[in-house]
Amino acid sequence: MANYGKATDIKWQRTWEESGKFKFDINGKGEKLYVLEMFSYPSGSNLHAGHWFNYGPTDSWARMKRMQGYNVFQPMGFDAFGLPAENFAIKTGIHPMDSTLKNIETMEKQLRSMGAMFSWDNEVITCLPDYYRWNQFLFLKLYENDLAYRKNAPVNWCPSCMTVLANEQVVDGACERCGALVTKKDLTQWFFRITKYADELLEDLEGLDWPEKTKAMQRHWIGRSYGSTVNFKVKDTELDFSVFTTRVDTLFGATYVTLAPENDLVLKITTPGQLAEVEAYIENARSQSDIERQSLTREKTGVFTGSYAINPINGRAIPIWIGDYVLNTYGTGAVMAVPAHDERDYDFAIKYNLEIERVILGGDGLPFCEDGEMTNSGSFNGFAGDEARDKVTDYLASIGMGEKKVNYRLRDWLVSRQRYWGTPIPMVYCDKCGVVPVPEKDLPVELPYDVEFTPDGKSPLAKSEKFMNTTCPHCGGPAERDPDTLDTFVCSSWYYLRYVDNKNGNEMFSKDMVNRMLPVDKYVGGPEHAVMHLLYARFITKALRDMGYLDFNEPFQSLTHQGLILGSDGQKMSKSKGNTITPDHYIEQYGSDVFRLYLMFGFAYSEGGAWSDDGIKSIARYVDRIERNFQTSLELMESATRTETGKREKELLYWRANAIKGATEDASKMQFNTTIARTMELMNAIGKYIQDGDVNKEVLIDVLKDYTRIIAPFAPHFSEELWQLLGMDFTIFDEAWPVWDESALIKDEIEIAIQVNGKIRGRIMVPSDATEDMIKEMSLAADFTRSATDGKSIMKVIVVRGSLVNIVVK
Ligand code: ANZ
Ligand code: ZN
Repeated sequence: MANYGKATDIKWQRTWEESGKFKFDINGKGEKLYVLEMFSYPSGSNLHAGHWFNYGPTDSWARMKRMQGYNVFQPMGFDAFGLPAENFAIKTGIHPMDSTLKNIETMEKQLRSMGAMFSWDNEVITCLPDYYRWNQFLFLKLYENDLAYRKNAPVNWCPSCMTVLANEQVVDGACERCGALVTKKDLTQWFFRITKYADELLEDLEGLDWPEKTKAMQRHWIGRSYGSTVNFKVKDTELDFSVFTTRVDTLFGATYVTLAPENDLVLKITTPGQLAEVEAYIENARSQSDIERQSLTREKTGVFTGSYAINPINGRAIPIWIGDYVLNTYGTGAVMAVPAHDERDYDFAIKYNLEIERVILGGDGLPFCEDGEMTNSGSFNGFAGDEARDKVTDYLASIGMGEKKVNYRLRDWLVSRQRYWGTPIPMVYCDKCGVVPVPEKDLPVELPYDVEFTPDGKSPLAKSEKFMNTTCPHCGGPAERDPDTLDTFVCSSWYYLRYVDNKNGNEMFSKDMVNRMLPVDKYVGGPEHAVMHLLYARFITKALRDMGYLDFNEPFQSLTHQGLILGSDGQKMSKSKGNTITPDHYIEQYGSDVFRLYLMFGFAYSEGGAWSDDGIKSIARYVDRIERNFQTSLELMESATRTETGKREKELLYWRANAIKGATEDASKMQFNTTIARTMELMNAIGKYIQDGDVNKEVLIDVLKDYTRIIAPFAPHFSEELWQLLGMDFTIFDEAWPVWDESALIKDEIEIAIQVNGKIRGRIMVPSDATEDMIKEMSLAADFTRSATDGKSIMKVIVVRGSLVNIVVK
């Protein structure tokens, strides 16, 4: 056998492909198992260590499942629209379509060199019309069902580059490209009504086998909060507004109110004397991001409007301020401030010298932010917690000044992007008929190739007259298309459905086929997708269900996040730090299986860690040792005469059962590092067994076969080679995963360590059913015990069950 390496990989990849044995057949044998890795973004660079860490171990898991009898579906594709390709185009002049397709070609090659059993026949590339026409179809269906709507919303705007910026292009309030201060600009944009599903998205998390942390992040993102709204009249006017509060029991202590600077009411109530200050404050607030504005450590600022509100519970007139820590997009964009019982309000009141009045008992000083008995609250004194809140809300409801309210942090999903490289929005605008959807038969609305996409203040598509000018599907008159494209998260919100039926030209997918194949049984990808992608996909699945396109509630039943592979310096890999690990280089030197084995053995899968060259070297040595031991075994077996199954065989069979059991249990939980460790223990036992030269051929060949079976998913090319070496038929992946022999795990003899005065002196073997007295007797009889206790008197002999005897002497 030639030494394992890249040539072995190429040979088996070709054989696998030519055999057709790894093509997915929905009607194939076994229960379906849908294994999904997050598809890749075809960026300019090569497949990096992170891709390998996602795809390699997951493929091994899928291969094990195949051997366990499942009909495994493991597709792969490309999330091909998006900002990076467009930015690359702006920089280099290379068209995004050209660079993207070229990158996909390279990445496909690299993915194939990994040797994963991807079902390439089911590939999906989102930037091609046969995919994105279904994004457009989805959009139309959501629109028909009132789940897509249009409204004004601010975008980040760089006044110097004259372009709209994505949130990730705004760094500390400034344009990532030119450093100019970013402002906000209002545009009419499309939204998907994800908030309609807020409760279901929250409640269905319960039944999912997902990391707790990810579920918690989704819960927080949805942010359901139970509270009350309270209405305030603006003193001496007909105007009023309401606030959302989770602490209505503190209402008597509301000594001022704060409005979000963008709240429509602000300019209506600001008195002439305060106007200049208020306007300057608003201008400044608009340039800050919501995240900055909510930061707990940031100093709270605000300006008085000059007007007063009437607290509905006690008729008191309290000043109305504006402050940027109040977000216009949460609750009602207004808060009642209770400085005695809220940290932020307290700091604000101290800073601006506003009244602070305690209305809840408890704690040493102020602010006291927990529940407690109401005080200074008239007839409500003495009530506490939920009861107090119910009483106050009931009273407010009785006078028409408030009610119970459930509030969500979740906002509708803004899907319009003022970008070129995305799915055109299938809507036209007609002066006569207004907003008119493109008829389904006219899909796809193709993304034109010839477009000027250098930024100059307009959506690139708006500059293409050929694209923009169309006729109204309704009246036939002249009309314009929507110049924006869809957020790329729309593509990734349903790609796992298209995989199942990727060539369907008549439907998004066959309902019957997705019902058979979904939900995804195991989804693996980075934790950075904990909210956006994973929440959008859940929403779209539920929306498609309600529109009658599928019959299940959740897309991804079980989810695992792989960890991050860091540079050998323990830092996140980055080109600028020069600490990136290029898999290609290692694959060239060691082969794919060594690289994959190292990733699985060297790190806890969901944790990752720092890359180590020594680590991969030691795996390469392991693979060499396997080869040598197989060679030696085969040579020995040719002339072997031993037929008995003695102590040495029992030892070997013990390690076999131990490895099968450990690998089966650990690998199913994606605990690959301990799985590989169990195979190493078995290999050590094989090495020890063949050292003597006298081998039982039947036992040894059985053990070698099982070893090959359990290493197969983790070293797929190499194991095919070993399998062939053992004279077996292609392919090892049609073999059944081995079952362990429970009785082999029971040892006839166990090893006992013997201590004299706490120091280990030696070990003895005793029958596994020996009594305590027998163990004591045998321990004292051992030669090394006798020399260590010679001339001393034995005070005590303690048997620590199973493994240790402690002898105390004086
Ligand atoms: C009065 C009060 C008194 C409050 C008190 C808290 C403690 P969650 O749990 O996140 O829903 N709030 C309401 N709308 C806001 C907005 N648009 N921007 C910033 N803060 C806002 O939080 C609800 C609480 O957050 C509300 O309850 C309100 O402050 C504040 F002793 O009202 B509370
Ligand atoms: Zn019309």
